[in-house]
Amino acid sequence: MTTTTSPLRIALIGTGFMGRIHTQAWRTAPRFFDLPLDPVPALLVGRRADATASFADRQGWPEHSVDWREAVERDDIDVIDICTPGDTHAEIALAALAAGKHVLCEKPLANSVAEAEAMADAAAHASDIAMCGFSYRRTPALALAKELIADGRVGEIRHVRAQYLQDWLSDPDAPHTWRLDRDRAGSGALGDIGAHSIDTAQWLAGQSIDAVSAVMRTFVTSRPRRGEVEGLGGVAADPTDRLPVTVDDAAAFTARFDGGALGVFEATRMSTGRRNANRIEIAGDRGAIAFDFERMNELEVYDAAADAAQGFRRVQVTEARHPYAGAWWPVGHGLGYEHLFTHQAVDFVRAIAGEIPVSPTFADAAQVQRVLAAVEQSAEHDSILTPVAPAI
Ligand code: SOE
Repeated sequence: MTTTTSPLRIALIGTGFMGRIHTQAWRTAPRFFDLPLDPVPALLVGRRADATASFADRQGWPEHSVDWREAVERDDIDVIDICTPGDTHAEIALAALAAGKHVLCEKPLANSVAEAEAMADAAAHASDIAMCGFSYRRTPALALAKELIADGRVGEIRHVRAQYLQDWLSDPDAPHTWRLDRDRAGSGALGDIGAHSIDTAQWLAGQSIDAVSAVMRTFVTSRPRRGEVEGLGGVAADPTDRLPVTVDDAAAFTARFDGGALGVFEATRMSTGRRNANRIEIAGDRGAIAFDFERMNELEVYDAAADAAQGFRRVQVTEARHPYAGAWWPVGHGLGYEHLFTHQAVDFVRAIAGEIPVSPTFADAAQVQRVLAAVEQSAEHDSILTPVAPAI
């Protein structure tokens, strides 16, 4: 493809699930959207030389390295895209911002509030763009929900209900992964997927969570060691060679929002039968919206004045007039999970060019991190739970 736009040279750090989907996003974004800059995959960084070389070869990265510092130090790299486990986010992002790079960092932003705040502070003082990869903001149906709420169609928000339900860890012999190691991931279902719900809820409601009451559980405390390959799911070779699980399997909490809304949240990777049920429902005095990622091309909308006789209406969010959808397939053919990451790459490039504001900022992501910390703190002693009196 010939292009007249300036190149934006990308270094991607990480060769797992997110590394693959970000690679696809960088390649697809300029092919489907008119971008002010042309993202060019330039350098791939991974931990293991062999795996990194074969990923680069298969996914079309022209250069590869096992040292992320090379990416940060090179003058011909414009963007550092961080797709590594959370324990490395802060160090890489801080070095990248100090070196004058734009940074896209996977979620959750960090493994602690202190790290997240240092990153938000560095981003606030940098002239470059820093964005956190809460990719669900780029679901067309949720972007439409945001527009409807901002338009006042839901009115004063009273209820926020968010569940993120998966089941890839429901088998007690599903192999161990870095996502089950507190030192690497920070927390379990809470930070991995509950963080998405918290971000989506605060973003849609336009309110911040200021208090929580939480319970968390780890149902399976050890899991078989995985072979060479890191990833989600799969079957372990030897179920007796086990590693400890040091994070939560599930978290549930109620939340108070600073704008007056009441929140109920649940995050689990052990809800059998639910594959990627990222759900949210928001109800106000004028109407409501409801969404489930397992039906990602639909938004349920309720207008209290117009819909009282019929209940929620199902809107097929696949038409050219809907957010992002016009760049894709004609007449309602629908999108999938990978499209969120393409939209994220598009918005990141547009933010770099100054066409749109950065969203979510590192400051937004640091607020999510503070909520994660409050949930863990509340759950530590089950301390604000009031026991129900036993029968006499
Ligand atoms: C695994 O739970 C996971 O891949 C998350 O890490 C992602 O953030 C989510 O989008 C899908 O599920």
